[in-house]
Amino acid sequence: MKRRQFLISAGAGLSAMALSGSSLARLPGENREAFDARMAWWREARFGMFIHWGPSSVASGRWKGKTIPGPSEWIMNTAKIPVAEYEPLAGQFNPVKFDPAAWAQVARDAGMKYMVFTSKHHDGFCMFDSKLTDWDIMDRTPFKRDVVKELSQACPKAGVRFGIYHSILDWHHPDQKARFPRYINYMKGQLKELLTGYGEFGSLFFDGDWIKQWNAEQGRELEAYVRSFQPQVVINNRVGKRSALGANLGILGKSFSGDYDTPENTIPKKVPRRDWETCMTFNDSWGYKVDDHNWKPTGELIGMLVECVSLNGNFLLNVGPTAEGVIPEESVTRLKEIGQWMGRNGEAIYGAGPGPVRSDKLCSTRKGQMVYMHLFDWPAQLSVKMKERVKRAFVLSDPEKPGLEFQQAVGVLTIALPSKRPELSVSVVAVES
Ligand code: FHN
Repeated sequence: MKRRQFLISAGAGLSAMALSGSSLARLPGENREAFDARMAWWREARFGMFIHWGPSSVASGRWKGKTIPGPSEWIMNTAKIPVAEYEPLAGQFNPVKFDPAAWAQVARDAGMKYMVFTSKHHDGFCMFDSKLTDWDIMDRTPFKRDVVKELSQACPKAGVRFGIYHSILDWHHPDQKARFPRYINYMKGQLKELLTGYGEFGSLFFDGDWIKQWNAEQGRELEAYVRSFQPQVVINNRVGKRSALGANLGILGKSFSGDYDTPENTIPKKVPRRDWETCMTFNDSWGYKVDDHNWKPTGELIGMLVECVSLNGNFLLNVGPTAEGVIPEESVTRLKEIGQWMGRNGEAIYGAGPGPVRSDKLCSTRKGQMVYMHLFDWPAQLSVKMKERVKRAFVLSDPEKPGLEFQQAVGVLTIALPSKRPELSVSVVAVES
């Protein structure tokens, strides 16, 4: 098939710095420079691993012989399982194959720079040793190991920042409905255990802010409480109260809480005003779901990653390990392939922000004097509107990086591309100006 050339219109890409300056995130007394300094590692990282793991992984999306619709970590709610019937799942949670160092290495080898791990999901089960409840991994499972502690120690050794996901919503705690102030004290007590006993967290992903008992004032108070222990931690917008539209429809909730916004299984269409991170499932469930075989292809996931960065965002890709402590092979294989792509093209991702051009055939990222065109196709030549005077153009993944022939006239850059497509998924043409 004759490879097409296509002319790309200039986008409205803004530099990440300019965007961060307009960020609406704020810490009392924190000016823009301090905010940018605190967010620097997170904007550099761009790519992280989400992990959803707990007793629901035992059920793995099935209950009483039936496959339950929806994500498996919601099974207690979706299958209307009474607490007394759900609790025995913890007694079956014995992940003897769990290897924190191996998990951290999988993340590292995929090119992921941070991890976000469910310390407590909506079922209220604590994957850490809490003194405030026995509904935790130490007291209610045969495994009796503090997996949050073990991961918090393994990740830094692999060069992966460790962070947690913590749910405000708690289906198990008796005070969640009738005595919510008491529940908040319980939740704050456990956050204090985590924030003072597990080292420095990179990020803290709150969730469950949509419950009617939760409001923006409580969110502001909780955010200040968390920062009183770890002022550096990067906190998401779900510590507060996203607008109902945002929370219910999964779109980018309009909110000014925390440091970044959290579109879920979706990527914005244009550069948002605040820092943001798309979290994404490999299939359709956050927790392990034995009957969910709808695995996204590696190329599609790489396309999502580059789209996020081209729009000034991060990409948090989720794994749902089995009850034995094994990350599903479908995820591991894809993560290895993504890691190989990152090994060849990571320069266009880490610390990069929006580039000047975008179309349905490509997006672009920018870092310093470099613009990286991420091509979803591979035409005979590439023509893009580009004002800056170009010094050099080359295929980023080519180890030799030979210069490509190019012309620049009246603000249009035309590059002759080699016949061999560099990547099966997204091929990156680097342009130095
Ligand atoms: O209800 C949760 C869901 O189980 C999962 O944790 C996702 C991941 O961000 N958050 C909520 C749904 O928006």
